[in-house]
Amino acid sequence: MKHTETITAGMRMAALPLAGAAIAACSADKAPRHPNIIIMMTDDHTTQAMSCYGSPLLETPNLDRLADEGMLFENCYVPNAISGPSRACILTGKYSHANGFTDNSRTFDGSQQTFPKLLHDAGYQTAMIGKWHLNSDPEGFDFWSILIGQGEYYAPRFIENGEERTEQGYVTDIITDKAIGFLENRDKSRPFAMLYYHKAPHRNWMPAQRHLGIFDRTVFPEPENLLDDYTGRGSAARGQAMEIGRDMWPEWDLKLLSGEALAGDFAMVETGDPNKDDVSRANDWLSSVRQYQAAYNRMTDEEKARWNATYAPRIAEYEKMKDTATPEEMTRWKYQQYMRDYCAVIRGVDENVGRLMDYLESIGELDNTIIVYTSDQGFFLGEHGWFDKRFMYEECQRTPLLVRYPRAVKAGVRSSALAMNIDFAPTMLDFAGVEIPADIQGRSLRPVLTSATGAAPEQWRDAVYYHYYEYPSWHSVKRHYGIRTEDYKLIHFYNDVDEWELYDMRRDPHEMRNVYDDPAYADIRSDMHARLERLQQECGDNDPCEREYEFFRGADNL
Ligand code: SGN
Ligand code: CA
Repeated sequence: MKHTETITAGMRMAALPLAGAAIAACSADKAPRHPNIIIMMTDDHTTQAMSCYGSPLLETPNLDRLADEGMLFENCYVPNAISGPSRACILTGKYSHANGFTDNSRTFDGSQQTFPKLLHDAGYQTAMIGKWHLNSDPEGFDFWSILIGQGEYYAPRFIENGEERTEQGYVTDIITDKAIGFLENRDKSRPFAMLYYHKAPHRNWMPAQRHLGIFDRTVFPEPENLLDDYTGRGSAARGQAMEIGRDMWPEWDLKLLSGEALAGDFAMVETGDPNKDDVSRANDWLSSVRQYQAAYNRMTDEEKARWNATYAPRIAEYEKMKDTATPEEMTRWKYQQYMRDYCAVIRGVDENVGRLMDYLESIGELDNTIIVYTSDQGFFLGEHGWFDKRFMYEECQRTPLLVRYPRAVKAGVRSSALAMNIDFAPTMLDFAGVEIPADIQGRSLRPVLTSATGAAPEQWRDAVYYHYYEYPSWHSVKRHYGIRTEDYKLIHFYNDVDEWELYDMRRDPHEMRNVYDDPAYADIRSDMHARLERLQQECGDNDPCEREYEFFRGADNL
């Protein structure tokens, strides 16, 4: 572990001009020069599970409050829908090919420019708390406390300023406690910038004790395409391994293992067995069971008892139907269980966002703070029959974005501007009065945020770029890149295939009909190709199908 950065006397001196500035010096759009900044990020929380985005699944009152008192972005996109890469895009304001962190197996080059470093140099007090997932230690933070790898829901382990420690309790609560702790102990004469990054609601969706079973009587509406058969789509959609019906692990994902079984021992099968396929299948199953057992064993006896009582009826129901249910019935049943856990985990996020806002209010800093709520990418909640993300399809390319900052952002505005998460870095620098370096590829959203309607200014982007690399790997989503404009989406799947897809997003918002070979779309297709090439040149992704691309280096992080 590298040593954490400490605040030197020199830094404090350099910071002095900012003292008290958070409540003074208004610029033309009435924003003070040095607002506090909190980026709240969750992991795999998608807009389909936020009531402010019209979700029919659950209520998220505290997130809705952020939307009601700030701006909601209808069209914020990620350049690469997976954790580490998305985090690197946010930190650097650059696409994956430019910041080097293309897939979860990479190690982030922490020596490069990031917006927290630039804020720190400008006198901000900086903190990183929660899921980091970039393999190297955070740099540019006065305080950091990060989960190890993906992190654990119960009794999670952290590395805090270089030291490992285990905290008792539930991860979403603990990350909030740490965030409040940082704010309480900060140097109050300076503005702060805090990355408050949750593990929740990442797989395997383990709710807090107080939220166990809260949705067990809810029947969630199914997405129209839950039973999608991929007609008219290519080999990427067919070849994935993220179907709720087929690919969810009964134990790890759906908690279908009794307390009695969990108390037992699951030894891996020796590889000397003559039937290797059976052995490797058995070991796949065993590793998922052991993974669940390890997560379960982080709970106290009392917590385990409550857990077991919650899931026992689900296990009994499964046992009754598992041999007779049709595949469709099984998918539909699993979808309900998936939503019960996922939404219960979101409840924990929503409550904690409320708790942090209440704390900011109690110390008089709520309105001095730019609060951003986002996720590292969207997620499939049964659309196309899937869980997970990775595809350039709408449910996960699109990510939530709420920004509350009453000093400059009008309340209750919904923006349709095309935004990207590489815009966050320049936006924060802009509000903080720090010069935006020329090599940052995102654009400041400040003009959008300070407009009364959330409209994009003249000369705004009219398309977003996407490039996903992590294949072969988890969930078998093929490498692809593409462009999304307001009306269309063009995708190229490459590497072990060479297939194009074109979607008419107005007529076919769920991306069910690939019109790439439809003669009616010939002109649009060639226009989209030209726009894609132009965008690739502009952002410097000049060799997108690079065959030499090396994967699986340092794969511990996946
Ligand atoms: C883990 C999950 C995958 C998930 C990746 C990446 N498997 O490997 O389902 O796609 O993380 O997620 S699990 O068995 O560990 O749950 S990411 O959000 O970190 O990119
Ligand atoms: Ca994620």
